[in-house]
Amino acid sequence: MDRLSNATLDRLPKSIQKPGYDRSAITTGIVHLGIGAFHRAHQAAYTDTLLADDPRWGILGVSLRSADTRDALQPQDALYSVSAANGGNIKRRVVGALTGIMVAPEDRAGLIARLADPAVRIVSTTVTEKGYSHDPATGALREDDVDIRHDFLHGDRPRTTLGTIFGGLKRRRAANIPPFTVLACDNLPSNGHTLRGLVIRFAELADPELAKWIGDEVRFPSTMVDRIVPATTGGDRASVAAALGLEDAWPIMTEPFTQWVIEDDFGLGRPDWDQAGATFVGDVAPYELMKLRLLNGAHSTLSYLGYLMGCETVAAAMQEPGIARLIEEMMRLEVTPTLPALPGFDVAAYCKSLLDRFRNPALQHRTWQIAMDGSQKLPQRLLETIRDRIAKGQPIDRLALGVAAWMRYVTGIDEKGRPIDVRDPLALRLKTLADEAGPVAARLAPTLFSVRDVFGTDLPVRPRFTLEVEAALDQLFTIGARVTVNRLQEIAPFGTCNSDQ
Ligand code: CS2
Repeated sequence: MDRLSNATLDRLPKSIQKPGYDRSAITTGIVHLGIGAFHRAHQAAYTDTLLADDPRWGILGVSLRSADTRDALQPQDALYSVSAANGGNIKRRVVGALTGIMVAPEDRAGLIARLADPAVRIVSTTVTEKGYSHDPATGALREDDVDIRHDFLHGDRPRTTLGTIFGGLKRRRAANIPPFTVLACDNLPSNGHTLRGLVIRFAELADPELAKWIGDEVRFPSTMVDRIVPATTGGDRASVAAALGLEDAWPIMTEPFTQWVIEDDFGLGRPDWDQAGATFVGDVAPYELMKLRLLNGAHSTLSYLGYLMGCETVAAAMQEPGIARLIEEMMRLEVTPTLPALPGFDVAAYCKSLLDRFRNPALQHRTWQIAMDGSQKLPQRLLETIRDRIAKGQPIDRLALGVAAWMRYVTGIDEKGRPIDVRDPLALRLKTLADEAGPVAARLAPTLFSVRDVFGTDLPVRPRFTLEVEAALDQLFTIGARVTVNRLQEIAPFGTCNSDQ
């Protein structure tokens, strides 16, 4: 079968949307760090819709680690397909927004040179939580990190996201080119503000004079990004090839839903992403909080519990009546009351739509995939909500069960005694602590509370929190996840605690 490429685009079936512009006229206005499936389903798709009207915003994708994406997409002229499926209903398009793909470790100096191109006006990121080189609990730069230390000394060939942004800005300043706007697109609260603080802190240590210039001149708008994009499977490749009549080495599978809320604060202009469905706002914080706490908080909780119950995918976990009910109640009773008002926004309808999205049977979204990097995700997805509720003396039964399920998961052994492949920057440390403590809640919970990167210094001294998590973990060890989930709902339909301690 022939490969998807510029030369074969015309052979696509009529039902498949394809770039409606001359690809040879597209220039690179955006460099995107972290060219994974999420970016290709989200920002690149929004941008693709606009390129016919404004060809200056093509995207140079950068892989910060492996060459996989470049190797898959380069032979097909950086074209790829996006299949948005809900049940049996599938809409496919081919996206042409990428002007090329660079693999950073192969040419770090070349990447800095590209960032200094005056035509590049935005540098965006989807580098995941751990790509920010910060302490997830406090948000502080990890100044001792080996790669960060490397980048302090070798700014011309950086390894980290922060070092790369810093290196590009430094080169522009030296050449008298105005700075690009840095557009953070990761699932972190105030992602732009957070990234700004980290880049400035990095600069203070590497080049204080530049730190001041960055603080004064560089814009870092925050964004809320949302689209569920499971990892592509071999089966997806085969079904996409059959639908396209062409081979696509790395097709993207996703849902029809997509949302992007962006702070309108760009130094050198921006694409009219609103024309493709994005929303520009003055302050993205309430949207981010809503999405992180409701969608991602629920996602993580159902993934740990679902995995422990033997559910391979999110949709399978949602078939478990106990989980579906727990997640609905968690969103409605424990998370929604912590959210700031968003005038005109119907949070109840949003929660309902999340449950429908989680149930989408077309998405093979593995609980194991979402369970990854929990140490980096828990603080903003569950622990901040818990802090808010404890401060108001409100119950945290379901949120605490989510935290306990993470603790049970990172022991690395499932309920049938089989190993769990725990992927997390702290996996080794967590495993060592878990092995020392043994499978006993009264020992394991306090041991893991001592991981300050996750729990900070406040939560471990809050009995309301520690006792609740320990009790939930005890249930997980003694009666298992399925019975725990069902029993929680029998005994605590509206929560049990109501006083602060
Ligand atoms: C998921 C997210 O993997 C995860 O941790 O919770 O990637 C989630 O699918 C997206 O944030 C949805 O927008």
